[in-house]
Formats: sequence, C-alpha cells, structure tokens
Amino acid sequence: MTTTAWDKEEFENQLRGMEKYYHIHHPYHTLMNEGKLTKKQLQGWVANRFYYQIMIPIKDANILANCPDSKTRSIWVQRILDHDGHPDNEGGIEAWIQLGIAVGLTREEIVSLEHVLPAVKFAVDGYVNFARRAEWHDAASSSLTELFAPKIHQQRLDNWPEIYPWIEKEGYIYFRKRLSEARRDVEYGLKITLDWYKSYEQQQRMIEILQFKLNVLWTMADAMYLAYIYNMPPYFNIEK
Ligand code: AHQ
Repeated sequence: MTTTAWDKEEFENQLRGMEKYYHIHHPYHTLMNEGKLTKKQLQGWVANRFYYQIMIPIKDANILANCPDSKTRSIWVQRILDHDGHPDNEGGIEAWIQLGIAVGLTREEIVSLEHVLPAVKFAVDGYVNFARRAEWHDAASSSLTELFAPKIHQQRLDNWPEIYPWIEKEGYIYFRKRLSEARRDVEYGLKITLDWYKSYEQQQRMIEILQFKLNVLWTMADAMYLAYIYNMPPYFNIEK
C-alpha cells in the first residue's frame, strides 16, 4: 500500500515537529540555560563542542566532494569559509576559541582536544563519516537540526550575561555570528531537502536522517552530563 507523499508545507511541518528532540531540551542545556552549571561544567561543554566545530568544515568538505553540481557547491562552500575563516574574517573556529578563553580555558588546552570525551568524539565522527559516505542530498539534509539552532544561540546571548556574569564579552562573538549564518544555511538546506525527497518513503528516510543527527547532538550532551554532572568520566572508578 503506497502512502501519499506530504506536500512541501506538510513535509516542512513534519521536520519542524522534531524540535522536541533537539538538544535544547537536554538536561545539560536546561541546567546551562538556568544558570546552574559551574564554571568547570561550562568549560567542559565549550572544550568538547570545539571538536564538533572543527569537524563541521570537514563534514561540509565531504558534501562538496560528493556533490557533482557546481552551482550547489558554490553556495555550500560558504559554510567552510564561515568556520575556517578567510582573509577578512577569522572564522567560527577562532571565534569558538575566543569563547573558550572567555570562559577561562587556555588556547592550548582547547586546541589540544585534551578535554574531548570519547563519546563526544564517537558522536561527532559518526556525523562526519555519515556525510563522507552518504549521497550528498542525505548529508546536506542532516544539517537541518539547525532549523532549531537560532533559538539556542539567542538564549545564550539573552541569558548568559546575567546568569554567567564572569564570562568575558568576547565569548558572545560566535553566537552572534552564528545567528545569521544558521538562518541563511537553513534557508538553502531546507530548499535542497524539500525539493529532493518526493515520495512518502523518501520523506520517511529524511525523517530518519534528521533523527540520526538529533541523536548525535543528544549523545554529546549525554557524555558531558555523565562526566561533568555525575562526575563519572571514562574510567573514573579505575585505579591509575
Ligand atoms: O555552531 C553550529 C554550527 O556551526 C552548525 C553547523 C550545522 C551542521 O552543519 O550540522 N549544525 C550546527 C550547529 C551549531 N551549533 C549548535 C549549538 O547548539 O550551538 C547547534 C548545531 C546544530 O543544530 O546542528
């Protein structure tokens, strides 16, 4: 029995309906947004998310490598420049390092990746490896968790100065930058997705892909919760 495909409006509504699984609702992020994280717990989040940030351009470069359409590549390439930077803009990776320094980490310990938890690395590598081997529409569509990102960036910009007054102002550069970039990226990513997945079965595949990426983000927060809230980092109970 074939099920009728959703029209584009319903398809977008179905995708937006997955917001309830977004990591803004993860306990680590609700504690963060309520000002209940210690400086160490916030530093742990920034240091671990740095691995996600530096792997995003690698993920996007794999999408470019798999995409045969030059017009699409000419638009998608902006994502790499946004993170790696270019002559007149230092880029999001450097802005994330500024966030790390603003919360009291050193540049060296951020870029060394010494704080990155194994499960965070597995989740991020799972995302990058998915993008490496997936058909490029599937990989491009997996970025659509950013449908929900502007709200989480705005939350940090609105709330942190009051609940974490000790964070230096340079820490906000990344979130301000990402607000407009995420909106622009989502507009193009959504067009690719709504145009590509035509049958009901294809649309269900896209729902699965978005759930996979939601799982990546949720799992990263799970690892940080275990390590920094429950104080149970890997091998915490093993005699050195
Ligand atoms: O800073 C983020 C970012 O650059 C990206 C790229 C995009 C992708 O290609 O998957 N997703 C993403 C996200 C960023 N920040 C996250 C946050 O909570 O700060 C949200 C995340 C996303 O929603 O996928």
